[in-house]
Amino acid sequence: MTRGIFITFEGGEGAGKSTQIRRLADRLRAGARDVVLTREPGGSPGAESIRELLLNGETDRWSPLTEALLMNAARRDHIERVIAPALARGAVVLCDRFADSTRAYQGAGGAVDRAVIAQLEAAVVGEVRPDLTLIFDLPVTEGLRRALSRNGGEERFEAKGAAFHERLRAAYLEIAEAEPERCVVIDAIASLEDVETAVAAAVEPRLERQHG
Ligand code: Z5A
Repeated sequence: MTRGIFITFEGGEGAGKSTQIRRLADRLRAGARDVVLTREPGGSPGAESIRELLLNGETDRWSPLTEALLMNAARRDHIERVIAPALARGAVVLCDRFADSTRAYQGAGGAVDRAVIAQLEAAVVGEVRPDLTLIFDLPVTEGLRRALSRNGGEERFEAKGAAFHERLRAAYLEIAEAEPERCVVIDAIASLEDVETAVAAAVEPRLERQHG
């Protein structure tokens, strides 16, 4: 079976993932690649309904464990209906957040037991693991400043406080260190153009290796 390539974008708030994933998708499509641009939580109709539950309401609306379960329910539907079929036909799948976000936000940020997060990930993600993960890293104060200036107000996760966001940043760097074959850390404080160049430098060799 032909398999495409699965690339995920990860990082804390306001790191520039969404901006850069769109730029990458545009560039690859201009080169006539079959690209599926998607996001989590969400990406399929069922998962988008779960996203509404997760992102709206009071900060303490869900416990971290309940959040982890909802994120994984959304992820399973997204994998079954969008990601796995696209990879099977050989597409490049670009996903704005994936399972590392659950490790970071609900695991490190929300203190859900690592073993529970790992068991859920094994059951839900199975073999549909990212080939490449770009981890956008920047100081928490700058990320929150960017996210707030874009939204004009705090959303549920942005309202969780600086210590929470520092734990996220450390968790992402720990993932990158533990899985260097899969992860590339992108210095997200740089200019939009420099970040775009760093993204291309990380992605191109993988695409060449996978697709020739
Ligand atoms: N979540 C979770 O808890 N567990 C999970 O398993 C999953 C998700 C999958 C989804 O929010 C939330 O769900 C997320 C984690 C949680 N928490 N929050 N909030 P979302 O989908 O609404 O948003 P996000 O993924 O968190 O996006 P973001 O981090 O807020 O933004 P971003 O995509 O990284 O950045 P951006 O929108 O591209 O850029 C932000 C602003 O900065 C914008 O005005 C840009 O023009 C500007 N920008 C971007 N790059 C630059 C550079 N290089 N210089 C200057 N300015 C820049």
